[in-house]
Amino acid sequence: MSLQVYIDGEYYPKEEAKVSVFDHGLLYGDGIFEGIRAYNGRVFRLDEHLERLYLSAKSILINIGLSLEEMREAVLETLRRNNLKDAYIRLVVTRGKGDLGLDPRKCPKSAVIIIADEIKLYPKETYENGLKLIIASTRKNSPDALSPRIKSLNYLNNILGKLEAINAGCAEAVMLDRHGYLTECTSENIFLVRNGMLYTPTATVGILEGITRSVVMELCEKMGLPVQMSFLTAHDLYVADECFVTGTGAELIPVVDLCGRPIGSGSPGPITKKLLEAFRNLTQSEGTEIYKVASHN
Ligand code: PXG
Repeated sequence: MSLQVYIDGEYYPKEEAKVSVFDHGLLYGDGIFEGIRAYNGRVFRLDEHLERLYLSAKSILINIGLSLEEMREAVLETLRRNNLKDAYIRLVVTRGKGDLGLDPRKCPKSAVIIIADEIKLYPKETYENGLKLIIASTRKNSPDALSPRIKSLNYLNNILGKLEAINAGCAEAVMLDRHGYLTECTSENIFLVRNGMLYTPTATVGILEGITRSVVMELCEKMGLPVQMSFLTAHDLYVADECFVTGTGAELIPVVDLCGRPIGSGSPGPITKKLLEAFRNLTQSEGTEIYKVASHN
């Protein structure tokens, strides 16, 4: 059977899952999204992703039209309809159908789309050998123009960074803010390790506050590893002992080279490896059950 896609309360086979050309998500990037992952029959940190979605909606005055509980159930039902246990879930909410002008008042109803599909994993070698990064010349969107804390459908800034990475033969690029402070990669947050201490850019510089980033910070606390959220520069990366990036798709990937400079020893570091193992144990052992069996008592 064809993949079933949720659009506004109905399920459509992949081939027929379509939105209007008058949807403001398409015309203006006027909408928000989430990328969520399910492991072994459980959705990892579903409530945190939904909370971020609803905060993004609130920030740009989109009324999602579903309660958080209804949205939660819609995500789980989409997974069930597609018989998925390990999956990537893309939740998209747009301002909805309007006319050719910007006026959001012409969009009476937001559109909700849920796509759940099999996950395409990064190859094993990426985790074993690590990634090469560049520093993009494209600066990160200024948080006082369009806050990167909103996971909006405007990803052009990130895509320009990604193009620079690809053109340089790298998988990812780290982006600086307009003052030169490190922010994040085009779809991952970044951490560095120096003298046993972890550092990650503060949300104040304008980053997406990644769910994986906060899970890593929780793990660090449990493991007794101190983490500091601060203003960091390229120099901090040049002299780091270890570096890694975090994201729903990426999980936790070691970074071994920045613009041709080896980071630390030039191979994945011990703290990065320990955290990746702890992260994987966690994703296998917690989450919202998709196929909950009714209890008999
Ligand atoms: N920063 C940005 C700009 C992102 O888009 C992250 C950080 C990491 O956040 P989470 O909550 O996933 O830890 C993202 C993640 C994917 C994918 O396939 C991820 C994102 C966007 C598109 C695809 O992993 N955003």
